[in-house]
Parts: sequence; structure tokens; C-alpha cells
Amino acid sequence: MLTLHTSPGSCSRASHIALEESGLDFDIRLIDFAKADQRQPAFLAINPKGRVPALATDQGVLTESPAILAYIAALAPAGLLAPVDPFAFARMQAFNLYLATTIHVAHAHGRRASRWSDDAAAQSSMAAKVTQNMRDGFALIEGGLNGDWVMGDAYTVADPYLFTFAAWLDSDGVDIADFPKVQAHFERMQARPAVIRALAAEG
Ligand SMILES: N[C@@H](CCC(=O)N[C@@H](CS)C(=O)NCC(=O)O)C(=O)O
Repeated sequence: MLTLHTSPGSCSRASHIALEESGLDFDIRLIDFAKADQRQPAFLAINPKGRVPALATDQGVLTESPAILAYIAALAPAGLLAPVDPFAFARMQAFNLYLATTIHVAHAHGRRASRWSDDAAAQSSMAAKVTQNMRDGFALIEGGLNGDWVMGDAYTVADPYLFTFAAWLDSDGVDIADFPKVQAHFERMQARPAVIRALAAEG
């Protein structure tokens, strides 16, 4: 059995959607950031990093979105959620790692600047760069999109991951309409039954 520890609207939404798409048996545990659930001993025993997503499996707990997404794709029927071709798979991973290490971090410099500095001036300086950094990152993504999905014609776990970060653009001061392919992808994603189910389960 798979249990995803996830928080509404967070990066863990991508793993939640991927599970919905996979047809695998799973359940979710909602982690409430407003109650600081992620810092409570019960959750730290599951993920000492104090972050979501955390996927509990029969073999142990997996963390880090790109790893969880690749794992879900590997459990799902071949080709359903990730390319079978090794080079295409690596390209999907490159996209997901760009989201994890550049886009996610650029976003976090807004609300979570205290991770990098205790200095109030440095924190506001980092926060002031969020809009520009997100805009630059999404300009790059826009330029690389070619087809309905991140990987072209085939839907993969990169799609819910992109969808999750695209939902943050507005709060980062970026108008998604400035990126027509990203916006069309976002709308395509919103129509998918798996996405509708995951968002409903988030509450
Ligand atoms: N590198 C991790 C980042 C996970 C992460 O930062 N999750 C955020 C939500 S988007 C979190 O749990 N934040 C809680 C906190 O910072 O207290 C991944 O890609 O999964």
C-alpha cells in the first residue's frame, strides 16, 4: 500500500495527481501547514526533513518530488506516465529536476527566505527577485514546450509537476497569460479527471 503525505496547494500536489493517474492503490494523509503538522514528531518520524511530499511504501519512505514521481511512473504500466526510451526518460528527469532545483527554489525565496538568511534586509532582497526569477524560468519552459504535454505528445509525470508550479505564478506576481503554451497546458491539465479528483481531495 502507498500512503502519500501531502499538503494542499504544495509541491506534493504533483505526486498526488500522478498517483491518481497511475491507477495504483493509494491513500493520502493531509498535512496542515497552518497547524505546523510538518514539524510535529509524528510527521518527523516519517520524514525527518519536515517536508512534503513523503510517500510511505512497503519498502520504506521516499522523499523528493522527482524521485517520487519517477517511482510512481515505474510502478504504473510501462509508458503510461514516463517514456520507456532511456534518452526520453532522462530528458523528462532533466525537466523535473529543473523544476525542483531552480523553479521551486526561486519561488521559495519569497515566503521561505529565512531558510537562507536571518538578515531581514537580505530576506527582502531575495523576495524582491522572485517575480523576475519565476518569469525567467517560465520563459525558458515556454520556449521548450512543443505539443500538448511537456514531453510532446505523451503525457508524463512532468505534466502534473509543471501544473503545480504554474499554479503558483499568480502569487509570485507573474501573469500566466504571458506564457500562452504554459497557460494552455494549465487549462488542459485542469480538465483531466485525475486532476479534478486530486484537487477535490485536497479540499
Ligand atoms: N526538495 C523537496 C522540497 C519539498 C518542500 O520544500 N516541500 C514544501 C512544500 S512545497 C514543504 O514541505 N514545506 C514545509 C516547510 O517548509 O515547513 C521536493 O522536491 O520534494
